[in-house]
Amino acid sequence: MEAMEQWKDQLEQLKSQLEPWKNQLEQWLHQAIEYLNQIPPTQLYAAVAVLLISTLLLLSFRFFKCTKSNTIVLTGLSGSGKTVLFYQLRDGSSHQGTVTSMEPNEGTFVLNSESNKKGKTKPVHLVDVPGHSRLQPKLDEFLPQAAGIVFVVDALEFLPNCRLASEYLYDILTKASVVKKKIPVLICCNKTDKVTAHTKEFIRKQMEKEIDKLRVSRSAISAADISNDFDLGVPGEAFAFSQCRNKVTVTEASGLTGEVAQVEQFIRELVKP
Ligand SMILES: Nc1nc2c(ncn2[C@@H]2O[C@H](COP(=O)(O)OP(=O)(O)O)[C@@H](O)[C@H]2O)c(=O)[nH]1
Ligand SMILES: [Mg+2]
Repeated sequence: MEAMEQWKDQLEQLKSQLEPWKNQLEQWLHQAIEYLNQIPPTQLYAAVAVLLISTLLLLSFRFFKCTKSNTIVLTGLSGSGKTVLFYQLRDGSSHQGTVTSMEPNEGTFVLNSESNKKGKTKPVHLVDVPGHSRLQPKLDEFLPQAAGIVFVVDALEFLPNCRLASEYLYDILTKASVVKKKIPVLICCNKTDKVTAHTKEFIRKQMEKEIDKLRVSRSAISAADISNDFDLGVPGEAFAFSQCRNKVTVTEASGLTGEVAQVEQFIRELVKP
């Protein structure tokens, strides 16, 4: 009981000590309100508006920075060398003969060539999407969030695959998600470690010719049958990749021997820290 009394006393004391503070605070509040009343209301509104707009701008900048994509889609026909390239970019090794049938098809990592570099590096989200009609939904899932597309072509066995690869590339280049967002495409002529590999100029020309043929045959079919979202190229002119609204570049590489500098450069330019 006594402790309770003591405690009450202390509380009273504290209250009386706080009293002057409370008065001071009230005075300040009064002064502030008076000051605000003196300012013309238009000025006040303008100040509030400026404050609000700048806060919103700052917030949206942060938002956009955070949502900037770091996804790179790695695709192409089966056997073109996507898996080897995936390993090379991630580990700096092709893992020939040491890997089981469990293939990775997705990973977020700092490029191997940058892993021991000091300073800023940003992890890349690399997705391996095999060019198979069964997996087409996977392509539609990842393309809208892609910062770039690496389209792998087998430069050794190019001619037998030219038509199929061109058809697949045509489908990608006419997708709304790619055209509207102008997603850059890198055509990666792989396996150039072999002397019999075709050059990137040859591959580019052949694919342009093939796509030109496709363009004619597909526009002849009724528009309802084929669901390509956009037309390619300039009507009446032979097709060239330079006519695409998104940037299409061609490079040579070898996933097997680790000559992938151009691919890394392409990725680094799109996935900036
Ligand atoms: N000579 C050579 N062969 C390669 C290269 N990249 C992949 N290959 C071979 O091509 C075959 C298919 O490669 P893989 O990565 O599994 O292709 P994916 O089906 O696109 O994933 C394998 O036998 C690889 O050893 C390369 O740069 N040079
Ligand atoms: Mg594979």
